[in-house]
Amino acid sequence: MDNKQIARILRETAQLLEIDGAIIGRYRSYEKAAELIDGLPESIEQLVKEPEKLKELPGIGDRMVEHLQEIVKTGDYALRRKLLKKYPASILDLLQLQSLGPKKVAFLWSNFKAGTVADVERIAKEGRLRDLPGFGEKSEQNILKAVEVFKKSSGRFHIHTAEDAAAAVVSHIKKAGKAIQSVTSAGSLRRGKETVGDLDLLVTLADDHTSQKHVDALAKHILAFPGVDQTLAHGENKVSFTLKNGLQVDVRLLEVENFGAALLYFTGSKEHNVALRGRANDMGLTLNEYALATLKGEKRVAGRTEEEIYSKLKLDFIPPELRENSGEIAAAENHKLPNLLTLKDMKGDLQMHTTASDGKHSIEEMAEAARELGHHYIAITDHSKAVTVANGLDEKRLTAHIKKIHSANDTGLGIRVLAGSEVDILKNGSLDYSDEILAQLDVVVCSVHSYFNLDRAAMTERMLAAIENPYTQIIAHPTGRLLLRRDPFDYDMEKILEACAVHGVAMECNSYPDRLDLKDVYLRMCKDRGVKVVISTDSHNTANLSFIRHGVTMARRGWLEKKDVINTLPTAEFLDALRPKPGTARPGSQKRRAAKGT
Ligand code: DGT
Ligand code: CA
Ligand code: CA
Ligand code: ZN
Repeated sequence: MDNKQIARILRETAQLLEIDGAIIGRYRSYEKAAELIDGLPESIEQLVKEPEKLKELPGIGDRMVEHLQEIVKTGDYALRRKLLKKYPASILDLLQLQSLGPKKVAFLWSNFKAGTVADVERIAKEGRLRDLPGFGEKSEQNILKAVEVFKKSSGRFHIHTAEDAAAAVVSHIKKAGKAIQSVTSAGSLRRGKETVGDLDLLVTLADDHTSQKHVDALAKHILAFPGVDQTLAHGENKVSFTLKNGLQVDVRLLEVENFGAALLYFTGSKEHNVALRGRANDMGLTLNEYALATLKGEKRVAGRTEEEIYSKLKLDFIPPELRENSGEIAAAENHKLPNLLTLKDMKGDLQMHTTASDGKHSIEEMAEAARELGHHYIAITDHSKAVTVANGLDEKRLTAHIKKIHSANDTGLGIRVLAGSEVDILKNGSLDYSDEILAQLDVVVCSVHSYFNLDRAAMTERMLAAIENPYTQIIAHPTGRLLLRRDPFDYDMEKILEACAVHGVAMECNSYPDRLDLKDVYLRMCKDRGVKVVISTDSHNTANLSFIRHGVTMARRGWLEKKDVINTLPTAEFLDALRPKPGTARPGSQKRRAAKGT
């Protein structure tokens, strides 16, 4: 069992205890242990053999050690089993519903024996929630909305979950050694889609290992992967199985000469494939998962590599992120594909939290980790005072924090540390700090953390007011979506982007795997409308900083090039590209404007 699985069991216990009405100290201790274990470099499986060492970890006492030993040994433990006798495991799904907390879940269980999302949906649809204490008509509607999100998203997985799972399976398959030539991820994961339905892996067989006997042995090896939960299919050249978290994996075993055609086919998207096949037909050719061939299939034209196939179709190579049939084929034909941004273009990260609000590490620790990633600059952006649940900073604490950031910056950390804040956009669109405070910040990042359900007109007004505030420089996680959990909030994106363009406000592409906000389509709209983009991680610990790769993937899916993203610029140019603070005329920007004659 790896640490992540163990952490999940403890987290579920905490949730069940909370539903069960346990006191906060009790369930928090399980939550804390889960958090700790999630971020622990050493494996718990090893550590339980040395209980004394385990007990040195913060918050791990005798009881927790016993739990952990039992979990490692049996995959579960007595307390969780006891709770699951009382409640069905599906009750945990209810906590995924954005509008239900443990108290309400417990209430629904004791009054209606509602233990599944379907139960809750039925009760809400029958109008039986509106008159209950603590619910009401609005809450009933919100619950139904949340049920819709749940139904849409169930069976899909966050990008980092899919990525981790793929890495584990690939590394297992590679243990087959000389039987195989390569293992490659295709499907939505290769296209960098924000969530993944299942994994599609392609394995090419080594030249002298293509007989059915070899293929069968390889399939057997693959299905012996310890993470396999259920085997779904075991065909001649395909195996399918599910992992313990429910993620399905389809593995295709193929010969090297078909690899390009198979990779193209199984990368998709389906819409891209359909368009390519149509193009092939128009050229008197046929394209399938084995090859590009003459129409009657009598002669192979290409199939070993994707490059070769695109080239025979008279197209430039199309990066997987663009394969959504949204103009990429015409662009490839006319040599007009964008020169997509890459991870190594990134020079800074403009949203992260420290222990001052809800982060896990200090200013210096974040700076050090960001420098190791190769960044030239970061902004420390702890929460503002309205976000009380995240220990947001009031004016007094922020003033002290700015001083701290500046003095950390002066200690020669090898990276420029900017004093920023993630300032709340309040219900009416005003910002959570006074102008005097905002004027002291190097970077002002603004975002919404409350009143997500305002109607479209009110939300548009709110966002416009925030963008028109002369201190606002970046809008963070602009649509507030939480993937698989909460729909984006509703506003007129055209109007908002127009305002951003006019005022020089940058839109954030948030790299956190739960958010990935803005989404690809909106990023492309930013580019087309001349709105600047920054890619930030919203890190809450040093490990999160590497999430920036997901933001880059999203930006690539939005057709963005290096020049479209301002934190690819070196420090001085980046600062110059940010919206100027009121009352500061920057020599740099004036020079540039003069040069352009405006
Ligand atoms: P997912 O798994 O829902 O996140 O999305 P994909 O794109 O990975 O879809 P999946 O796993 O159903 O299929 C993998 C690829 O195989 C898909 O992107 C394109 C190709 N494919 C699957 N079914 C069809 C089909 O009926 N026609 C065509 N042309 N291609 C297909
Ligand atoms: Ca897939
Ligand atoms: Ca699939
Ligand atoms: Zn935020």
